[in-house]
Amino acid sequence: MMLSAPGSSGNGGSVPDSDSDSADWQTHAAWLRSELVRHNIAYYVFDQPTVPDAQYDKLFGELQALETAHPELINAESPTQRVGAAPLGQFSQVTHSVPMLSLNNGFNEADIIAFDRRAKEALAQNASPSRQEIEYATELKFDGLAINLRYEHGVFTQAATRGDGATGEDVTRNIRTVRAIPLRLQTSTPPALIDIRGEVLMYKADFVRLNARQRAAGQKEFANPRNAAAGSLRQLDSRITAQRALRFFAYGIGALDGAELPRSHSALLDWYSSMGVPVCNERNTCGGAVGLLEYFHYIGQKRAQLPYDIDGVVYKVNALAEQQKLGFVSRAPRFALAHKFPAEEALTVVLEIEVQVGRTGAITPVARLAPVFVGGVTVTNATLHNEDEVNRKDIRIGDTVIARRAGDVIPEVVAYVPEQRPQDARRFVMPTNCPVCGSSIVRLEDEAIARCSGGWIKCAAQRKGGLQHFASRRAMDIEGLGDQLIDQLVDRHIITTAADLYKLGLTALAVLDRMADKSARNVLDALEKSKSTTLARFVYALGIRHVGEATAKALASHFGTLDALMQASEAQLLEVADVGPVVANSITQFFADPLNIELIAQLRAAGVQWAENNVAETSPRPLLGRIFVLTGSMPTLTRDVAAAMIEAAGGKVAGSVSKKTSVVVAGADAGSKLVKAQELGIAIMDEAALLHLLKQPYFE
Ligand code: D41
Repeated sequence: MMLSAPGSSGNGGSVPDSDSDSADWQTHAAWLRSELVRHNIAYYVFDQPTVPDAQYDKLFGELQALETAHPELINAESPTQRVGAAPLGQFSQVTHSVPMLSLNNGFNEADIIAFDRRAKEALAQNASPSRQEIEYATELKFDGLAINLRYEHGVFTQAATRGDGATGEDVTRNIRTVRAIPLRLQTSTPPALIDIRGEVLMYKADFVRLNARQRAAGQKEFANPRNAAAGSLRQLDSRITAQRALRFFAYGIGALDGAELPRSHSALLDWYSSMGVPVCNERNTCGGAVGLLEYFHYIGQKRAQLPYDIDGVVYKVNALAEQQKLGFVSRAPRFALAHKFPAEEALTVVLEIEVQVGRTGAITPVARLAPVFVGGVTVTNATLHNEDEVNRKDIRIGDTVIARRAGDVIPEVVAYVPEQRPQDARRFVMPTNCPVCGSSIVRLEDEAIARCSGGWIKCAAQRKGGLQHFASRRAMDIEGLGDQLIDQLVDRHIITTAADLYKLGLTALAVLDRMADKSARNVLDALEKSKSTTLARFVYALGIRHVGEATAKALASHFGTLDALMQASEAQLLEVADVGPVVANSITQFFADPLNIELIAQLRAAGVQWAENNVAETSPRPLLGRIFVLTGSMPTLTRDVAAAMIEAAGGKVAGSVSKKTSVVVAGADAGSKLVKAQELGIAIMDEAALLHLLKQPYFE
């Protein structure tokens, strides 16, 4: 549906200066505003953009031009008024009309079970004894800043930080610039007054973009998205806030006047969402402590994929009447509990900065740290990535630093604490020679990484790295051939190349430390088993620079045989999707090296083999161009096998559902991906249907 208005032919803001038809301009401005608000809500509340950015910008430009020509059309709610204003001298104080409480924390199962039991006991006094489990609302614990948004008769009037819970700072001007926060509630029956509470945060991708911008402008970078959000929100100059991509998720309520309180927390959040207030959709309800712990583990699995940082989950007794009965003790409600993940960041001291040599000779500075418990484990080493990164972050030996370990990612040093820098803190100096083989270290002009020039022939560190990669789970998957075993084999000159692995016998292994007869046999069995592999794994295992798992798969399915790949020219390599000039060059260089040819010949002679697909280029590829998403567990196929079958038929397998997805294959316990597929109207299949599709005549 398109309303027509004068000059709305889409010519981007050509506005006549006559105001003879000002009522029409008024209508047109109102239409543009409502369109912009509608797109904003689709984007920030429902996570489903309705128009491309360029279209939004065009509408925005049209409104701006219209308002410039007719300033009388401007009103405070116009999306054009989110640009910020001249700096304040200081923030004024706001006293919250209902105090902003804090959350009690739980750290383990026992804490959660105790929380549920206390709530049950407290409520049982008032309720029928027959009640079983308490219903809880479960949600994420965002790592941002708590804030109160006041709306009077549906219009945004004030925003205040939590402060000490009783009084906070007035950040109204800053919040006006946050596009995720509506300037008017989308309802025809707004309450006379409502205080909406929630968290202001920054998405991880926006944080990375912001830091890149700060760096380019020679400005201070932020240590994490939380600090970036805090720094942006507490800006005295709201024009700066306007340039920061802040988000908001609502999770609570303060004062409410002139409307009835919903019956439950989940209904409250639904109400917010219906009024255009962003609410995170990663929320649920469940019963009892078992349900709470299930949610905790479910979110724990999902955490790394979320676009924003969370530091735990929050449980709230769902019925607001029950919340009221439970009340609070010393400023924290008894009806809610934050179940925290182990901290991902902790302070510790840099004892030394050394360098590590990787399989491609890459020299990585590594901080040796005073042991610190972070992300659930004790960390003693953290990567500093490269020389420029050490200098940019200005990390020195002796500094107190923030160490971070998120999920299974390698621990890293985020930043140092300036106030705690000792007088004798020492700068890191990049060595000129490889600490392992003594060859010179070189750094090409346009590269961030310095490398040992020794190559694997001279450098034991590169040999070890190459062998570790070869044996790794996603490459040749040689179980039991761990890093320590490889270190010993290389240090004692028992092996040099991957081909030597297949010449190992019991006697060679038995002389090694911590190698019982049984484990030696297991390693030999694993080596034997690894000989039957796939072309993609083998290509990946070779450790060609720039050829990761996905590229190896693409190469294997494109060329079908190793010989075809080895003989491919750069031009032929460029025909493979995802292969660019740098990768193509790296592959041809690899296969031009006689040592690599010799290695491959030896591996094949040792019995390493895979099913070659000589017909790759001529066989029908009926799923070409179709994108599949696999979700849930299937009765017989593993994910990897199903994916391989789809890829063999020319299809692609993607990790998340989008408009581009052709088919979602859903097994048991399929979750949000299935829901999203249904919402987007994407075809859904089970395993049987997939197998049926793959058995069609053109597949044989
Ligand atoms: O995501 C959060 N950080 C979060 C914070 C949340 N999901 N729920 C919260 N609920 C409350 C109550 C129950 C008191 C309304 C909170 C907070 N409070 C909170 N944040 C900072 C202090 C308190």
